[in-house]
Amino acid sequence: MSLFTYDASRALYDRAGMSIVGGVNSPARAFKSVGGDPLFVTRAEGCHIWDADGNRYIDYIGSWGPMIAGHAHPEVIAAVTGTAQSGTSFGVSTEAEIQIAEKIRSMVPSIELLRMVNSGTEATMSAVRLARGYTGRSKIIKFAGSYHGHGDSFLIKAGSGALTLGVPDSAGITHGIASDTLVAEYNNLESVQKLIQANKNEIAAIIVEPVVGNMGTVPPLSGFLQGLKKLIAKSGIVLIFDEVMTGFRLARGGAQELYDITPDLTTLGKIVGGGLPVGVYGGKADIMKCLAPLGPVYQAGTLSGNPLAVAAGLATLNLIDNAEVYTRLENSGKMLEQGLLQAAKNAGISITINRVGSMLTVFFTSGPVTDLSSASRSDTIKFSRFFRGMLNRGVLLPPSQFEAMFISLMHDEDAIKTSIKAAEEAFMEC
Ligand code: KE4
Repeated sequence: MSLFTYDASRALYDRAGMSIVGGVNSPARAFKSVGGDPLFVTRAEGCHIWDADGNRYIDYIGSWGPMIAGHAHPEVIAAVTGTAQSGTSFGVSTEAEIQIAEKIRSMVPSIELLRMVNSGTEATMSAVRLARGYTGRSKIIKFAGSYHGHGDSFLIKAGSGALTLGVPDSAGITHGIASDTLVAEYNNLESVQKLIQANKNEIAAIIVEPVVGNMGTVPPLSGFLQGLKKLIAKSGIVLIFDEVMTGFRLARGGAQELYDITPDLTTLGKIVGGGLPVGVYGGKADIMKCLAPLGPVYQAGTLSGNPLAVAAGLATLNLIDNAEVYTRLENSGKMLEQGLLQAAKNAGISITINRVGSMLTVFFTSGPVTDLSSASRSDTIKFSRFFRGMLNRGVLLPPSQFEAMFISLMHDEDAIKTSIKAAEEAFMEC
């Protein structure tokens, strides 16, 4: 196996650190938990990504979810470059914003009205503010290990980069904010029931990743999501599905279609922007109409519904708006999962793979992994050795045990088989 060199990335990392905090614009990119320095990328196409040293990788980060159609898809590139010829931002509304709103509503029918913003964080922050304004209540319930972006209310027992870096409770969050965030255990309805009973008529919303991606992939146990809905019935609590990661990923209508559950509000991001900055929140009209300019809950944004981002998002949604896409993604996911399980077995390494469609995580624990405490039993040292072994063999995984791998429509059989072959050797190095 020819060892890759990373000199150009290292030089860029050293230079980046002179101007950018930690040399990265998001901690998840820092490679902190897998050792070594972060990569710097020069380009990507299809399922491949190239770094500054010219190393080519089969990419399973997929920009943390958006790149379901593959990198630099010609139809997305054409949509963005074509739109840019007519200007990049107006601060005045455009027809394209209506087109993407109608498209989203056709794919996610629980969304009667929506508002576009510029990130998943803006979507979740705004959805919680809206739920608080609609109910007149202050508290929210989130789940330990879930990540809903870096809004103050969410950085309590948070997942993703916060969990990876060991700071699930961020500094800088006031006691007042933190006291309004109650934390339950994912897949544990009793923990939710106890919080509701102890905080009668004080809880505005429950925000949940219907399939968690931010402690690694953790699907809902049978009856969990339905149980949440039953628990809050007639309570006045707003159910928010944070589908920033699962939206358009797990089915054309996201997790709510897959599990046939209708939330009151949904947050979206990632895929809906096709790789450009887009967030969306939407749901029941009577709740959404509390938003300015119709109602008293304020939210705004200079670049919300930006023409280029909308063009990339609409082109991406048009590429995936058919059931055959999700059959293909399921088949690719199954093939990769089975190949990785066999490779680990042959190497005598205990792993658990949680997978839903084209979203999966290899946990270095004998499992099952159903919540934060079981996810946290994973051997992160073994994961880091596996990560390195795969990287040196041209396969780029998300640089954290507590993240999800993403398969795109451009991960063909050859890419999947190459990844499995790399894993057969990388598991031997764990
Ligand atoms: P952004 O603000 O990063 O667009 O979205 C925040 C967010 C909200 N909800 C869910 C379920 C999410 O997964 C995210 C962001 N996901 C992480 C990766 N697990 C973003 C990667 C990063 O922070 O760099």
